[in-house]
Amino acid sequence: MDLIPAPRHVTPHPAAEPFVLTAGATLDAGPGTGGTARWLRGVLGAAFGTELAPGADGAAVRLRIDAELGAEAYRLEVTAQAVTLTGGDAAGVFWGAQTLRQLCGPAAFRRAALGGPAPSIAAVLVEDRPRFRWRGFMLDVARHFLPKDVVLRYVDLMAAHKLNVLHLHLTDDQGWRVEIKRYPRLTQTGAWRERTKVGLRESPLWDERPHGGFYTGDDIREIVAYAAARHITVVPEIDVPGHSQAAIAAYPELGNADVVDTAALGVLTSWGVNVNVLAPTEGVLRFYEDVLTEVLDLFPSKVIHLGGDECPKEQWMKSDAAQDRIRELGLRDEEALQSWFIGHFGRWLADRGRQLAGWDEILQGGSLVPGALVASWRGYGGGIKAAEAGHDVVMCPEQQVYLDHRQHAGPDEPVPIGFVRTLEDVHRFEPVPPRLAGTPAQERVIGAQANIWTEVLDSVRAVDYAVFPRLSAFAEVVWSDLPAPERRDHEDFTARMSTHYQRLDALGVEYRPPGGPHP
Ligand code: TNX
Repeated sequence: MDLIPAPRHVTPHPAAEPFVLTAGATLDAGPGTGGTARWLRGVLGAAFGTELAPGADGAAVRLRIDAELGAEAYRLEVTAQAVTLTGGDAAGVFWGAQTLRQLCGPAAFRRAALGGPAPSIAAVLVEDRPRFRWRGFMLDVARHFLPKDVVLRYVDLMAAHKLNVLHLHLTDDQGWRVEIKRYPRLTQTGAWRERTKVGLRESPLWDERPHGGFYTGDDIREIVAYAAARHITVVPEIDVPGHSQAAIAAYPELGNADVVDTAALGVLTSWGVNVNVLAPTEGVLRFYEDVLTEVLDLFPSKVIHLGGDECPKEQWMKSDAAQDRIRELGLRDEEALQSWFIGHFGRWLADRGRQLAGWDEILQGGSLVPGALVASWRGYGGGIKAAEAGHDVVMCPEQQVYLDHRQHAGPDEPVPIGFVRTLEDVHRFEPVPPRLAGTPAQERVIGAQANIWTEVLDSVRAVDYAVFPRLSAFAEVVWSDLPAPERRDHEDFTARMSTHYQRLDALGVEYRPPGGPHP
């Protein structure tokens, strides 16, 4: 059956007759099963022409809820007579429907019927539930803008892999991508870069064109609703106090104007860690409270990500205003000032019923607000420290799950950045480090996330190539109950991938071909 991600239990009934999904098959959606019936009708209707008209108890496809199965769990029973899909909740029904689609064969991933025979599904019982509740994928739409349609397409690709958190990196030095009504220049100015060379200096990819784009409020509402219908939460990231030059270019008063001529700063056209950071003033806090007020309105997600990564402290060291602040607040140093800055928003968000998330640098300065979530990217260390201090942790160590990093050391790799991380390496990624395994702090690791940064990925083709097939391996790591890394069966995974490539082909995904891009 070659399911990806692998379910917990699969019990085939080889002697039994298969189920045939005929054009006239009916569907009965029980109470609480949510939008999965509509989704199944859309997807299977397009691929096979089946209408799945509403049927009563005797329907061919039955969707049910049994809360005892637990959150996001499902049980899928296929007999010659019927397909019965029971979820622990509506999300479980939806994840079960993803399995059902895979069981219908690669043609189920096409958007028009090819006129082949009706899909036939071997009799089976699948019992399944996720290992982690945060199964994340981060898209950097700041460095290179990805239009809304592309984001919706990745939502569908995530759903097919049972991933459930889409983290959108919406702001950075090189672009601001979300419309904020109160501060229109954030996108009028901040969403566009001058015509210049913005490729990595050592990379063969040079982007010579002006670049830009942003999502309107309605675009965001659409993305959020589309994702919600697929049980995916969209977590916005507004990166502060570093990675903020696009905002400073739009509103120069946000920068350290007593150290640098902030009015002369444009949207950044090079990559890397940038010295031009936000000023730690009351005015800047108010500005970002206004921004976040609109962000909270657009994104129902409980978790709101405020970055906090890579904020060099040299401007704060030189700025009288920043030094006054440190004295007024009785702080030890600039790191404590960053901690104060992030802490302010942590409390501000908590007052509004939301949870602050940040990269592991938010641990700097020592006083992280209680309840904050830490995304551990510089290895596992920050995540271990945070978990032991009782914080929620999402593991996304760059050495393991940064999908912008190259997949091969050879010259064919399109943009050779970072460490080599193969499909097999990603399949061996283990979110819970040995130090936490079996301790109470293990429970604080709520999941993991694969991140794709787009400095050198300037098109959907480039992003697809970097993301796939490694995201398929990542999905298995966060969903399936895999053994310890050294005991993972890579051959079995590779065998299942050969069918999965056919699904990705049907979906039009331009993945890195197994063995590389050789003609
Ligand atoms: C580090 S991960 C960054 C990003 C870069 C990425 C490139 C993180 C929080 N910061 O700004 O895009 O490396 O791989």
